[in-house]
Amino acid sequence: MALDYDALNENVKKCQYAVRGELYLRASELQKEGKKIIFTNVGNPHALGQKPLTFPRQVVALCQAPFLLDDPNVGMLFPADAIARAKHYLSLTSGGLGAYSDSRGIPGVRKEVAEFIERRDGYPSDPELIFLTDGASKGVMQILNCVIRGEGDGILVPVPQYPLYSATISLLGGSLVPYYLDESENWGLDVNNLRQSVAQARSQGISVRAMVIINPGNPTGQCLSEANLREILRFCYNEKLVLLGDEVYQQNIYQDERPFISAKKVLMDMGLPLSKEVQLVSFHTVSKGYWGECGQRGGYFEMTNIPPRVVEEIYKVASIALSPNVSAQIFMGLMVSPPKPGDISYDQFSRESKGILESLRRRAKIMTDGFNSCKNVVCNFTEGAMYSFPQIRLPPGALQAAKQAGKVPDVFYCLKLLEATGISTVPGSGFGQKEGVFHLRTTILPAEEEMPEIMDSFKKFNDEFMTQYDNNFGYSRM
Ligand code: DCS
Repeated sequence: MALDYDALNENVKKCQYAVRGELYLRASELQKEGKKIIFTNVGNPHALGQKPLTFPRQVVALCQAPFLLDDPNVGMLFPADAIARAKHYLSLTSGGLGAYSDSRGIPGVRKEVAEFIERRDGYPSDPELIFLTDGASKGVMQILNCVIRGEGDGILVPVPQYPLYSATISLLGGSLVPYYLDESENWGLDVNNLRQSVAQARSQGISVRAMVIINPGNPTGQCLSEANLREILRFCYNEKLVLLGDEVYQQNIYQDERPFISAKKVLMDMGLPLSKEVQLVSFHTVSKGYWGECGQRGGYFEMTNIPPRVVEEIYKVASIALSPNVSAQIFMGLMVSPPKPGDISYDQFSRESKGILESLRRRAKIMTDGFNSCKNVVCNFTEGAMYSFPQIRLPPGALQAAKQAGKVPDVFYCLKLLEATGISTVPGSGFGQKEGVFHLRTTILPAEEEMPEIMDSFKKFNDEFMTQYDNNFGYSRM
């Protein structure tokens, strides 16, 4: 039978997604047995106690229950700007939240997204080239689906990377072409490495068609500089690559030297001929930033320099799924047009959003400093995104013990950490890393007041682990 394991599509079996892999499954088991688990494996802020922003929930609540708008007491429960905004979004739908929308998303919301991009970048954006999606993930999958024709097609992906990319490329039967980020240069991207990766792939008969950047980086947390983005865009121009700009963490910036700058803005700043020729698809989401509305599944992508006939084809494919979530589209509309100064809800909205971002900035530092105080652990500062990605230098005794247990060394370490402390992380091997180098990824999302205790418990476990396995013969290398 087609759904017997042996008969399954091999691409399904090959595809790996570590963020919900062995560690997560073991953590779920331990939780069922009554152990307290701190789930730092997924960037899922509300699951770790982050409160939703009030204004967008008020608006969407009214859209979900439009009869409340007819209630004479509605003004006692909801501020006037939330009521007005709910009416605005309902007027953009064709039958409220229970009706499918256009497969590209509600035109009025796509217009709001275009206006946001214009304000952000200072260049025009066309709503017809913006598609709303169920989270950024679906958008990435749609675009990779259009690009990958078979295993001869290669996609340049950073290593370490967020495994949405490796998993989707496997699923679609394409080839992942890795380019390595340099840990000793704060996870910087060296264009010479890119050239080598492309040359090597081509020598194996792979046609490299697209390049992925994640800015700010997951799991690595680095923010790309404008100069680096220029080099990348020029590289894509020379090599005729589509650039897929994953910019879902654009609000999550924790340093002031390198504010977020979009690939679209840098491309437009570069002028002709690049600005009219480099093909770029940029992704965004409501799951990250100070919104953290992961469960709503809202996202968009914007296409630049993609020919109209191709946009039509992407529209056709999107139509097969009928419509992105309509309530999530409204979250996206709200994210790109939040309350403005002078609006009734402005003060509360800005207090809430600033509070979350400032706390994330402090947590990024507490985590990095905490890791750097541990034996045999080194960690670059989390400049952006939601993760810390410390390198764990494992002593030979630990490598041997892992081998005996039949585990990859970082999986072994993370399992021990989970059993001892309840901290559920993702082993670095799930994101790809250089041979013989080990990491783990945690989110920086646990509540700030719990952070010192979590880091103390990590340090206690780690330092004991290192002492236990330390036989003084050299370590896994840097
Ligand atoms: N791109 C990157 C770089 C991500 O980290 C994520 C989610 C996505 C896209 C997709 O998000 P949405 O589909 O929700 O918009 N990050 C996962 C992670 O590493 N932990 O949590 C989810």
